[in-house]
Amino acid sequence: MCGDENPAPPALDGGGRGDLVVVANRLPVHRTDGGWETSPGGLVSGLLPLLQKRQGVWVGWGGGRASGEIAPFRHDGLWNVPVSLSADEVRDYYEGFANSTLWPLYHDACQQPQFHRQWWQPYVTVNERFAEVAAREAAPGASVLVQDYHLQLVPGMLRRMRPDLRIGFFLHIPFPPVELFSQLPWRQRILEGLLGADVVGFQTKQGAGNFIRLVNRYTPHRGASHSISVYGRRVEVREFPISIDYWKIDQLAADPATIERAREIRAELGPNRTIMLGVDRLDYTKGIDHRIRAFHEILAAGRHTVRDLVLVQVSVPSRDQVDEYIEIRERIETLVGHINGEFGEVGQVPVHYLPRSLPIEKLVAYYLAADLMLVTSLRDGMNLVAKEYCAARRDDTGVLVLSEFTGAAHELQRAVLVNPHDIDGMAVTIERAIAMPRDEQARRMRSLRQRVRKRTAYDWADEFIAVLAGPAHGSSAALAAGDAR
Ligand code: GDG
Repeated sequence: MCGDENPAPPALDGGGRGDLVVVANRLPVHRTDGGWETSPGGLVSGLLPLLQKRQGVWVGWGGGRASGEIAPFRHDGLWNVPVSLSADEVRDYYEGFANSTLWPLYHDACQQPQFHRQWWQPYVTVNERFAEVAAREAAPGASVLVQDYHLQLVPGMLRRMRPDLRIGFFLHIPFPPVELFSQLPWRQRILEGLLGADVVGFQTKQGAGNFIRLVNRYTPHRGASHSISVYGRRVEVREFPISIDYWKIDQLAADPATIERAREIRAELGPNRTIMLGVDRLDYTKGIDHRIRAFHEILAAGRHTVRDLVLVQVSVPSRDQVDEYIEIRERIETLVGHINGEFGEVGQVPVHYLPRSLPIEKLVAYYLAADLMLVTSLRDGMNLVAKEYCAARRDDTGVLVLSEFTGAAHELQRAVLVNPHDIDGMAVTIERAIAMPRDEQARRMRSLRQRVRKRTAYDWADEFIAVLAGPAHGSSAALAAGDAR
């Protein structure tokens, strides 16, 4: 879909035009040959209807380096306001502080976080730029939703610029425990930045608890259970587990074209083989290498062979300018080469490695074709792939093998849970999952599907907005649902 020609929405009295403003590192669109196209994802699906209903504005980086100013534009009923980044800022703010300091630190330091003082100032400068644009775009009394670890200083900056706004912050990745976060030389600045919000949301209760403990330790403010008092102002702190557009996946999974495609995939891979599937951004947090090593153990033990078992691994390239991502890519390619060399036979390989992004229709066909879904992250804020697999399994078959260290594991307890650091244990558990009787699969999958259906991306967005509006404005149903979790 191309960007349409609609004019800018009128500025509301005395301020910017947005009644509901999202501030995220990325715009919800990407450029294709045909123009702008909406990017898929839970956040965009959940928020889009609300943004379209209210006077919605999305502030974000349009991608690219030193791309110059892109003028704001309307697309899909939403006003997009691009923020530009210089090549140095992409290197220091995005690849540096966001993805080489915060990302590994917040994921249990499963890769060594790097602390470089020359990355901090660009992080501050870019956060300030996002805050200024949001301050300019927000109508008086508007709600502003700031997203993720790239922009943790924005709530505090925005509150100083526009105290009239309702400001929410949501972290998509885990928020680390005290011992880990304390390593960060700029820990107090980050905590104070977040405390500028009226609502600070996390994927899990654990993340919310870690935040309150850190605030109590490193700031003069005091918090307990769901709230912190900041000079008499109440900051609500709680979990809002994000989800998927359940009905979109359900609909795609019911489409005869998808079902036919899934049949073709099964036929191509070998109709009598058990198909295991992995779908991840190519990231060291996702435990892709651990999964392949567990598969190696299974084949080495000799109870399964390449003739009865296959792994399809879809790995979407990601952050490919960052050294650790270049390394993980090489590590995985080497592992795939070894296992295919050791156990492959003419016409049959154990691992089909697809290092690219697939269209969503094809991805859902893979979900339908797979007997087992392997989600083995070392740490993951939520993991939407786990939820999408369940949504696609309309006949209640299939087994979800899920790492204990994902946010999703807090909700999807009928999955087969694994510790991805325990390669032998994971291999044994995967073998058990392969042998799981159909009736047990159905019992588990039915309950998993019910769980995912009960809270979709739309419920997540409604609930966050209701809590942000405050008890006087929020829907009591949404608040009650939040309390019940
Ligand atoms: C962060 C947090 C949290 C993947 N391959 C293809 C494709 N995908 C889509 C999936 C899914 C999404 O990408 C990945 O979501 P995840 O949740 O697994 O992971 P992150 O990208 O790391 O996201 C995470 C999330 O934010 C939301 O808060 O859950 O913990 O790390 O939707 O379907 N989509 C298409 N082709 C692919 O090849 N079309």
